[in-house]
Amino acid sequence: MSELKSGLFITVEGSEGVGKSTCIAFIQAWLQAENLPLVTTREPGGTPFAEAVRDLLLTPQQEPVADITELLLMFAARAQHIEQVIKPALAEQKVVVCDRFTDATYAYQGGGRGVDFQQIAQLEQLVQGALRPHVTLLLDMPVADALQRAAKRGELDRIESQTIDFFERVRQVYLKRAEQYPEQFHLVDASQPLEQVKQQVEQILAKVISQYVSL
Ligand code: Z5A
Repeated sequence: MSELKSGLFITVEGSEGVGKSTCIAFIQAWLQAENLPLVTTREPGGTPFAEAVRDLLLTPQQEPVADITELLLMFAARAQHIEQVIKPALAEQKVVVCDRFTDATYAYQGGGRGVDFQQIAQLEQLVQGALRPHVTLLLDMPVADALQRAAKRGELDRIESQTIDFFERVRQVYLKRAEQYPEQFHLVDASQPLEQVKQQVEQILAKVISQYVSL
């Protein structure tokens, strides 16, 4: 098995339907072929308790859910996930591949719902301290096309049933953050056919991993 110099935290982000799950399968296969120790996880969720919070967040509810409630639940699930899964795996020098993390909170709760970005930053500091993803693959493509892909999967959950404007705001926040944090973000053109998306992902991984593996 290859050895990493330290734990490596990779997140995969993007608006609804861009192909994150598909992309994570490529990442998993590539890292396994390199014999790298790997934990694949997701947010909201990643532990039994945090998955219960995920169910609460995604199930359509009778009563309106306040934006601040949604925000706090995202971070409550995250706090549990970090303590139980992410920190221990990084301490064991593993690669953690996470389907969404706090950039999704900036994009969905900040961009989509209009929650104050400062409030998100405060919770990020409280819950994560210095923990940030080392690498984020941002899958990007026009919202209307991505929503068409997602629609093929069937029934929509509470967050998926938002308007196209909501997902447009989500996309714009992601793109802005990619500009703001160029060291962390790697843009993937998700509108391309699968084989080309796979190639882009593999090129990014090869570059990133070469910096983390001890020779
Ligand atoms: N959320 C939040 O609000 N705040 C937060 O802090 C966090 C999350 C962490 C759950 O996320 C929800 O939580 C999410 C944001 C919110 N709600 N929304 N929207 P999730 O990531 O678990 O669920 P999701 O966003 O619904 O996943 P997704 O984005 O819809 O799916 P995906 O993983 O990106 O797509 P996929 O399943 O890989 O692909 C979709 C289809 O397209 C599928 O049939 C593929 O075969 C096809 N596909 C994929 N790639 C291609 C290419 N390149 N060409 C053609 N077809 C393709």
